[in-house]
Amino acid sequence: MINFKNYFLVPCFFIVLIQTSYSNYMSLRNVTIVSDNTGAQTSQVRFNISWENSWKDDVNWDAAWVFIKFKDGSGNWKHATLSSSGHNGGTGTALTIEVPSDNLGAYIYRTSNGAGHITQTDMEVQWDYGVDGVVDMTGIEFRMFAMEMVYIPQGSFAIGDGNGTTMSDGSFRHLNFPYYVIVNENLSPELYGNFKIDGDGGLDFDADGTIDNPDFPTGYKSFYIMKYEITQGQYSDFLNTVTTVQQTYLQPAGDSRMTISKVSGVYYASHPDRGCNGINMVKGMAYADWAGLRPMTELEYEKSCRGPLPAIYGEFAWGTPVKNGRNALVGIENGAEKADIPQRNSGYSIEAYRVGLYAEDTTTRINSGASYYGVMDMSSNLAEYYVSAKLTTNRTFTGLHGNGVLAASGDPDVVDWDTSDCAVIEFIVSKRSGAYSQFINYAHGIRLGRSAY
Ligand SMILES: [Ca+2]
Ligand SMILES: [Ca+2]
Ligand SMILES: [Ca+2]
Ligand SMILES: [Ca+2]
Repeated sequence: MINFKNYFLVPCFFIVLIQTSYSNYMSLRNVTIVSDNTGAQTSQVRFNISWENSWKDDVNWDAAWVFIKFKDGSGNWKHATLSSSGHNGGTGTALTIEVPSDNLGAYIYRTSNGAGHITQTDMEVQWDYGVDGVVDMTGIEFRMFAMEMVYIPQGSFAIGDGNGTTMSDGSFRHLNFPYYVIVNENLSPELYGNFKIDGDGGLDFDADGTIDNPDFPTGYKSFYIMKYEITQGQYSDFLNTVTTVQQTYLQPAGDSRMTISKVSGVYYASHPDRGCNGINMVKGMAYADWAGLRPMTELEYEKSCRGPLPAIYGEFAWGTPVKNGRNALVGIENGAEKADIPQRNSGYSIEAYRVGLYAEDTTTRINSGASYYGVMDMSSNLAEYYVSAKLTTNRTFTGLHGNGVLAASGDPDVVDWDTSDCAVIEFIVSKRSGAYSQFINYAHGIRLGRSAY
């Protein structure tokens, strides 16, 4: 079943407490602590949240991933631990608040099937501040963050796009002929490169029938993935809650389309909705570690694009091999800019522009460029970094999530995250071009996610 949901959107603004806000399509407002249980050492953090064109249907849903950073007594930013319960869904739409077992943040999503804008007031999450070593909430500075995610359900899917006679360069395929491969709960046939994949079992590096990494995220199991690439606004927010040493290490390289700068000690993006270019895989993974997320694998990318549908040679994320590119942008780049020709799904060349640009009020999956599951810009805007299923250095990845804390240098320090190499995906779902994790390209960015199993 193809879903034509959430392929249109309207921009609004993202507010963090205290500091002037940057934007994506999700808005947090009136973030405040409304009660402090000094005995239990928990606080209720109340907020309003809104986003456009939310949905939940029989296939999947979109969600917010929210988390809190606070300044400790020494002036250092730390990640807040949320309680497993004690939250409040607020007023508006019936919403579920779900805190995963590491307590690093909360998912917020529709409790029942439905679609439309979310305008929720007086939601509350409970901050378990005693666990974070905070003894007194008086005067504590904190910031709350929210980003849009899409839930991708468990299920089988195709990787590669070979049709028996031809295939995209670098695509997954059967060992001796150009045909795509199904990832399901069984061990796959041998793939070109001499390995096998068991959807719920892991990776068999040498095709001997014995799994060598049972925890590699194969894409078969459920996960959340960011609806858009990390934006320049989001990356600025990130830089503003790390140390100056980490800032120097992590700041993006300059480029005409990169608008992040440091003014009076504060990072600011003059075009916060643009995809964040000028970063490499390592910086993207640092963001993931900071946000309690993880990098995604190229198998999860193909699943997110294609859903359970058969592969088509040369297809893009919108499910056809036809690219309907614009020539230029028209309008001032303030959120109202559009493609020069309506109903386009991609740019004529790679560049950093407003995430979700092609989604308008009347767009379909094809002309908004949305994936099967409603993930945006998977075949447009920036090329993206993913964990490879083929590279030896990447294959030890077990899908561990970041813990909110970076190494003093600014590096991500999750044990199984490889900082030496990665896969880059440009536009055609199954086509690959190589890259190194330390390599910065002005046309590259990243989106992140979390396991949901
Ligand atoms: Ca299995
Ligand atoms: Ca093996
Ligand atoms: Ca992209
Ligand atoms: Ca860490």
